[in-house]
Amino acid sequence: TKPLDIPLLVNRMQHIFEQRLTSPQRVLIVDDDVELAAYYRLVLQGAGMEAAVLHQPEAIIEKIKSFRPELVLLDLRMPVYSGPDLAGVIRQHDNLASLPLVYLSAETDLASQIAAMDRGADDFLVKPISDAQLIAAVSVRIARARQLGAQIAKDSLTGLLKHGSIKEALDIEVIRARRSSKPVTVAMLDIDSFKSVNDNYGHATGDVVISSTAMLLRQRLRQSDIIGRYGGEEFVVVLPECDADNAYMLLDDIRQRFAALRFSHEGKNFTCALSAGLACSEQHPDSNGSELLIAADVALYAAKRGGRNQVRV
Ligand code: GH3
Ligand code: MG
Ligand code: MG
Ligand code: MG
Repeated sequence: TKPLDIPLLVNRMQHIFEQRLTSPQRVLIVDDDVELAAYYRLVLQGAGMEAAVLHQPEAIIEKIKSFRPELVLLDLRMPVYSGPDLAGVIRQHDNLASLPLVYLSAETDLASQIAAMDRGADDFLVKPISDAQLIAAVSVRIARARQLGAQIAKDSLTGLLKHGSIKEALDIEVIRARRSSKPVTVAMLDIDSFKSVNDNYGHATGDVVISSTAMLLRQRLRQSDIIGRYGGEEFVVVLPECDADNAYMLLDDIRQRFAALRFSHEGKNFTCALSAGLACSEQHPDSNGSELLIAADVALYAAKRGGRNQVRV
């Protein structure tokens, strides 16, 4: 078998990463000054961003959920709800704790600026602001937030998605598959007798086996497939637009390639095997992501019971 081409793999990962980094940045502008807000929106759109304006701050949470901004520009003084009031409301929502919030206001008094920041905002921009300054201020903050988000979602040993992120991605793919009447298959993989790898060759060698599994999955799967490290030596793969038969062939090929890898520790060579369980949305039409994952886990258990080094549907 061909050795793994690590530079190629790294290159591919960067490509996937950059694709995510280059989708249009999304900004929500909250300002009671209708004309000014419309102007800011034009400026940001002119820079290739997607921008929306909100004039009714009481609808802020609904708007954030539907528009999914990556940054919110908040006016400081507005009738009814002030910018700091809104920042407080946004920060109370669990999954909005890290959404970048930036004030854009004519307030020049430093003490007032700091007091406003105290309610959970990240920064303060002062009006009047040049177009270029506004664009730069917004785009660097979003780029940074994207980088951090991508890092947080990834497992450090393998660079794959972590447990929570793979579950989120699976839920999204199952909904998308149902909407488009296309299949999606989820596979759960687990390395066989991995405890004995750790026991015989040490934990560091065990880690090499885990990262090699990740590289093999990346090498063999499509860019649109989603790969996660679900737990220690367990992996979840989501295969959009792939039915059970094709998924079986693919996973069985991965199983065979994995069994053919030669590992070594202090001059001793050894091989490993893995088992996999599959569940396809076509056979589980009413299942959501978590239920599909449970079905894949049941199939994995059958593969283990059946003697390991095999794929089951
Ligand atoms: P089975 O064939 O039934 O899967 O047997 P197994 O020995 O692989 O059993 P199990 O899947 O329960 O064992 C997982 C082991 O993986 C236990 C744990 O010590 C080890 N492990 C979990 N995370 C890591 C890790 O990050 N690195 C290493 N080296 N080992 C890990
Ligand atoms: Mg105002
Ligand atoms: Mg396990
Ligand atoms: Mg195992």
